[in-house]
Amino acid sequence: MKTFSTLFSALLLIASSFSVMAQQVAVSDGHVREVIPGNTVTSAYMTISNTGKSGLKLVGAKSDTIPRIEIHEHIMADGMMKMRQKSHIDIAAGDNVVLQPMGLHLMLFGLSSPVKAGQSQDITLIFEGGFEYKVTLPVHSIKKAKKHHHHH
Ligand SMILES: [Cu+2]
Repeated sequence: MKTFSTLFSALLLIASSFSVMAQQVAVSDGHVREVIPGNTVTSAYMTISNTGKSGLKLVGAKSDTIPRIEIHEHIMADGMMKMRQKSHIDIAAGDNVVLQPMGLHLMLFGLSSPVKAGQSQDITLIFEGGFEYKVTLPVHSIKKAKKHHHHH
């Protein structure tokens, strides 16, 4: 019986820490780039804000319709722009991180049905400790994404 109540309070603790985390995550300006016909790979961009008082660590992402999602960043190596996988992204308390073209992004692999502009794509962000935060992102055309990039 004692073990049982210990387990129960442990579960309560997890549940309450999750609800705290849910309140400290905010996602804005998100979009997924339209998949080029014949391709199965694309990327997702967004601003993730940590409105809480403790640090957050994004450790991955998943989706029911996407077999594999990786955290990537663009780096300059030997004078060339390259992509590199990252294990996580740290977001300090009160800070935000911008996933954007030519910077940090989520790389979506193995899309079976091409996502087109005007559709939306669900992605679940996974934070350290197992907390998950689901976002629904609009799909933008490639043209629009380029324009957007130049504009800034
Ligand atoms: Cu990438």
